[in-house]
Amino acid sequence: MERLTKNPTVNAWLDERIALLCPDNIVWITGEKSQLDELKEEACKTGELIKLNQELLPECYLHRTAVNDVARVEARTFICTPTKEEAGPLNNWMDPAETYKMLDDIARGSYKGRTMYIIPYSMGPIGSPLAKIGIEITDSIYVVANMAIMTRVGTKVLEVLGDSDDWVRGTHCKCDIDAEKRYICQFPQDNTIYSVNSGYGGNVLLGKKCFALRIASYQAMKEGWQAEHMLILGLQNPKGETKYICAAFPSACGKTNLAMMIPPEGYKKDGYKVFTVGDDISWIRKGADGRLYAINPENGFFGVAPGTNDKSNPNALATTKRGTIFTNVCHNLDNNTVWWEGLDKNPPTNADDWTGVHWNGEVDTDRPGANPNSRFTAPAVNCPCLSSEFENPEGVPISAFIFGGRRAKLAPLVYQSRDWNHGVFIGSVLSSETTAAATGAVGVVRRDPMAMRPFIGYDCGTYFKHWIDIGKTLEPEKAPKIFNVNWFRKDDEGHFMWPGFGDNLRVLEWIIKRCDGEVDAVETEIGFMPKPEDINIEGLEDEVTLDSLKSMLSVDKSLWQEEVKGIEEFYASLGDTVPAELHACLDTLKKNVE
Ligand code: GTP
Ligand code: SPV
Ligand code: MN
Repeated sequence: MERLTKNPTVNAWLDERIALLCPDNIVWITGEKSQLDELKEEACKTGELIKLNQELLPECYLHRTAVNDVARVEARTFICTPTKEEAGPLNNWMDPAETYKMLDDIARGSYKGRTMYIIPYSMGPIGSPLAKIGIEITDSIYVVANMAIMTRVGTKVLEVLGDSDDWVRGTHCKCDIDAEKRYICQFPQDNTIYSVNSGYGGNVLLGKKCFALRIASYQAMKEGWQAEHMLILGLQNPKGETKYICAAFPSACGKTNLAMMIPPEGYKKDGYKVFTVGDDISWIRKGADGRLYAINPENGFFGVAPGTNDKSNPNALATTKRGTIFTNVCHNLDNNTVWWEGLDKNPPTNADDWTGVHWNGEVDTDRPGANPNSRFTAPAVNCPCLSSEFENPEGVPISAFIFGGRRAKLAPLVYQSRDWNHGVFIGSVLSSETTAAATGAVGVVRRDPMAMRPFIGYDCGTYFKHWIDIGKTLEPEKAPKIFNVNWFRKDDEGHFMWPGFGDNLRVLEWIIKRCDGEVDAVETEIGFMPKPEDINIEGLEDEVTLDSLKSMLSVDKSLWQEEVKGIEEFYASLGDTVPAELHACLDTLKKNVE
């Protein structure tokens, strides 16, 4: 085999993998456009990709996964630490040695008749002090093409790696897409990921959740930094000053939308602007000035398609107009473009649904054109509001952390923690209705601490302790302020009470003012809340009144008493690694709402 690197650890690993998987061919992904173009042409011949209308959607493709393989599979995702305790009660655990053997038995010979693609990639700008390197091997051109959008791939990465052993090994084998033999396994102590029998994004683009969250969260705990399920946005005020915010919302709960939002008219006129640094993952580290700095380790967006339209998220829509791979959306056969629920009110009448079966725009049936978890993989450079700091190897300084989930009741529109530890408490008890991003029931409220429940690569209570410990290293005035938001509160008729999307800037404005000490707040049982008149609702007359705002900012003590019970049960289920600081916050909350 031709080698693209002399790195002995890389070559030894590849030799062992090749002997096991038995590929017919081996291709190193160099990062050159011509190579990627050729591979996509090849995938079009086999039907793995469909080339879309090149005038309307240049360099865009459609891909359909198997119908049993459309989302992350949390029940089949494992953290394989030496002991079960290290993985903690929220993770599925298997013994590392037994798991390697089981996976090798599944994967053995599975590249016969196929090509092994070797993808060297960097999470973070190549050579950034915050970046990390991985190598993924895969038998899927779809994976190659997606990784080339979502990460920085190619020869340059190997040059930066040199002879270092500090890289993450990733094996992906499609096998037969057998759902019964599907496993997504992380071995944090070995910097190793092993994914078999899937072809869906979050399960197979190993740089993303498997590395940048599960493996990286473990590395971060060991090395004193943080890997979080957070967007990063820059908010520029009329004076031209930009403040950066990281926000953690569970899957399909609004990160991409918030990161790319367009300010409401009045704000635009005043000169407010929002810039996107990232929409899903943040790697965060203390800088020389004592503040926390975040980079987005990704190079593209793997965004939820349904609901994305010219009103809700025009920046995301614009981002998908070139060089994008659409997965499991509806195929408009009249003009060879794509469609999904919520794109517009004109579903194509001559189309194939996401499974490839003919579809005539029957929107009133329970057969959608696009899968609810259909996605676009789009290059970050396409984004009209991409931050000028996107490639900054040092990252951007963070003023605020925001946690938020989908809660029809209870959680107010916004509130602020009393201090860092209380903010960690608020993040630790985040709960949200489940979405189509993972297989299983949708709409069930569950605890999703820091929106990281499916992504913490070690014990949850120890992860909370890491958050507390980070706080101890920060001077209080340099630490990001911590907030909680809820865009999804519903009235008694089941309607969203808050318009959301661009209007969320009204809440961000209050948050930034709090960071700058420019507005005071009301201290309530649960934390600091805005005075209703301090949230600007000008221009929202039809949608929000001072009364409805008051109700979104109210604390219903009886509901919070229930919540306290739920938190007590949750903490009990996590065992004795939950730090005392958080138990103290829970005691305070309990007393306050009694
Ligand atoms: P992942 O990529 O799965 O991590 O998700 P995400 O957090 O980036 O979610 P995304 O922004 O794609 O939002 C998913 C869904 O939430 C879409 O259907 C949106 O229409 C909806 N959504 C986003 N923001 C808002 C909001 O402010 N209000 C309401 N009501 N819905 C929203
Ligand atoms: C999520 O589910 O949080 C995603 C999509 O961002 S996936 O990459 O599939 O995990
Ligand atoms: Mn996500």
